[in-house]
Amino acid sequence: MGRKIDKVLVTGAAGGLGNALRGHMKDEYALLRLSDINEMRPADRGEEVVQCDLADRDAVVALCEGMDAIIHFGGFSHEADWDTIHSANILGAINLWEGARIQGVDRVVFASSNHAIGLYRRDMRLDHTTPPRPDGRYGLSKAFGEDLAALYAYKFGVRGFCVRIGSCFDQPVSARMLHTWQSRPDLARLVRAGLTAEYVFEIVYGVSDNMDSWWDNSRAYELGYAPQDSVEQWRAQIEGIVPTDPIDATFQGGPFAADEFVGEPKRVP
Ligand code: NAI
Ligand code: 15L
Repeated sequence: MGRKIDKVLVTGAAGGLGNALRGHMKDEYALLRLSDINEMRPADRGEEVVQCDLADRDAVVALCEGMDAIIHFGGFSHEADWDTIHSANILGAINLWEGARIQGVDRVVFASSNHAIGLYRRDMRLDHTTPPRPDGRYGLSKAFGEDLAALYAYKFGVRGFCVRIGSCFDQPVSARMLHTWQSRPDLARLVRAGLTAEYVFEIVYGVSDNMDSWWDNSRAYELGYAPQDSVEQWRAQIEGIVPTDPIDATFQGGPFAADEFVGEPKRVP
């Protein structure tokens, strides 16, 4: 039997997904400590709100004090220049896992991204054993986060649950999301699996029960994820919204893969 998870830190709590998880997880844990660099709604019952820059090591170590688990969703969520990615996602992740190690946190559920594997072709089926193939600086920072999680899991005993999230929005908006969409309630279901299952280090996919998913998510199912939503109800609305850029149309990362891509896609196996 693993440690009881009572006190949970959520980073990125002012963001779209962090704020949604705040709602889904309300009253499920003795304490939700919510953190972001930006302002958040005031704390409700069972909550604490702590504004903090992930790049500030001492502040992040203090933030992790007394926590059983961390849902690490804070960081820059799109492509950006190296300085931005380095500060929020690379240094931020290092500080977060150092804080977890120093404060004896049991586990970290990490918002990785499909952009860690964005330069695989759309006709390839990937699973939890597929190594990263980042489609940019942002995707690389997510692959780095996965490796950090593995280091701290295998070497220091901080369990790591890396969720390669597809496209998690209220509604899908393009044909690409027939493959990548995850509802926010399904994301909360997957995060709960990450907070309760027995494991050391895992990679899973943040995707609903979509008919045409690019990803074999059987490992997530073994660990307790049971999605209840599917993108199918929107198929007619979105299947015509297809990319005109051939690079976008070739790779799973779509527009992120096409951004700054040089040369012919056929040189990428
Ligand atoms: P978001 O951009 O709405 O939220 C990210 C939050 O992190 C923001 O509130 C931002 O203020 C905070 N943040 C940025 N830099 C920070 C810093 N230096 N210190 C502290 N906080 C900082 O993004 P969203 O959509 O909520 O995504 C959450 C996480 O999930 C991100 O890590 C993103 O990369 C990842 N993700 C999201 C996907 C989606 O479909 N929404 C898909 C794949 C991954
Ligand atoms: C991501 O990693 C982004 O954070 C999100 O805003 C979407 O662009 C998503 O990937 C996607 O690929 O749809």
